[in-house]
Amino acid sequence: MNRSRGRAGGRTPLRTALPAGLGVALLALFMSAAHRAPRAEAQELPLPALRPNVLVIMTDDQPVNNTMAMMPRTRHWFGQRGTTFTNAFATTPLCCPSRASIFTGRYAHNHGVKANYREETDNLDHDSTMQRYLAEAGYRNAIFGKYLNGWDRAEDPPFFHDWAIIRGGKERGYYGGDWNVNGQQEVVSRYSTNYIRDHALRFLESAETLDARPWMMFLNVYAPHHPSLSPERYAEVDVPRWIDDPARRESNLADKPPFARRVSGARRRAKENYEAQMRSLVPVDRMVEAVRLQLRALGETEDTIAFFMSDNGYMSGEHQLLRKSEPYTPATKIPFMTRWPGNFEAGLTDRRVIGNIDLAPTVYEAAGVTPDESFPVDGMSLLDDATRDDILLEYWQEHPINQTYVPWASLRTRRFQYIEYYDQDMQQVRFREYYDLHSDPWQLENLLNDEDPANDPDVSMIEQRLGELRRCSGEGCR
Ligand SMILES: [Ca+2]
Ligand SMILES: [Ca+2]
Ligand SMILES: [Ca+2]
Ligand SMILES: [Ca+2]
Repeated sequence: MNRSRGRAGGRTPLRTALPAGLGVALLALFMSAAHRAPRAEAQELPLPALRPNVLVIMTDDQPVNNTMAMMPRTRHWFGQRGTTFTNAFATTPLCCPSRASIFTGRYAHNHGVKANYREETDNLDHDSTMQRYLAEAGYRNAIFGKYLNGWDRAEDPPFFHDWAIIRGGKERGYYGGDWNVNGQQEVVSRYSTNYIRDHALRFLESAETLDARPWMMFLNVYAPHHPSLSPERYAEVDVPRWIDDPARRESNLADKPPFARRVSGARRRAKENYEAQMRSLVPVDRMVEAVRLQLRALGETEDTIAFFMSDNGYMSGEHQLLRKSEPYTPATKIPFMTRWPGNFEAGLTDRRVIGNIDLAPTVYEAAGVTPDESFPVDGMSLLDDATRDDILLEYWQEHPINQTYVPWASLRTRRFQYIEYYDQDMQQVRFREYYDLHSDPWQLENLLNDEDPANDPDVSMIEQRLGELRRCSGEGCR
């Protein structure tokens, strides 16, 4: 094992320090408060003790490759006193399913949001979210930026006390989007990342007027999502040179699924958007810096558990693909960094296989809350030394009337990736892929379809394990 990790220790587990039954006592108060008049009622609640603030900074469609090169302030803040995870995955590499997994700590087959459109968004039971549990524990919750695709903008997000949520889409994700700002509908002409930053700074100032009450804040920027706009003044910012890595140069695609949705000129088109994509991360980096300075000025740095992540990755010409929603590394692997001085080890690289489903259980442990048994949590707390050998990646049809894409599921470990593609009702396996990630990190040679039966791995156990994980729930997923 190369895992170079250990708990820094130093804190008594918070859970034991909290009065038993506090959550139950707060439940009745908040069930009325959070739904009807959350902002007015929030200040009336009893104050919890010793719980950290929770900060989640999330980008949209940011692949790992070299994108963090554009975010030196973020890398420094998280890297110096925090932990960088190098094997983090979006379990369903699509915005809304991933965001629902982040809110709940559950795989999409359990929270039910399998695509971006309205009917799927409505499958999320908001009682299963971290915003519910933290609201009940006395947190003041805020979300600024992207919420759930398909959400009716006229509706307020449950269990949040302050919000500015955008209904974006293309350019309007950056300029001129429709926003719901604490219940008021607004069209905002300002650049969205800066608008989110200003909300964040105001919220922190306001929340800390009551220092003892912890808060949770999501900063869900639209960048670097296509079309990757940023203000004019960043147009000349230096960008590292585009790299035609082996996955982008792959010439023999005969091993790949015959139904793969290749895009002609995928690599050229990805390259054309590359500089804009990279530059759109600069304002995000500055937002992180502004939030860092504000936390320091308010004396909250040590008492805040912070996360930086993307909701999913993106195929930028690798294997001639140009989208998310694919099982391969560029679409499923995400940047993921954590910071909580004294709890996450400083300056550490953690190579455990983790996922978007691990954020919520990590927050539950940090905040000392126990989720409702009726919504079993599939992920694991990153504050523990727990490890998993493999993680499930899963994907469904984008829309019942758009059956362009093929549903798939995959078992990913540090050693290999195994993928099954299914027919529409997900009963029959249509095609399989297996990549040995040690000898083939760029996923150029699918050993199950390379015209060499002699090198085929025996996948019977892997197939069985994948089947188990596709039906797993709670502890059974680990
Ligand atoms: Ca996304
Ligand atoms: Ca405080
Ligand atoms: Ca190949
Ligand atoms: Ca073979």
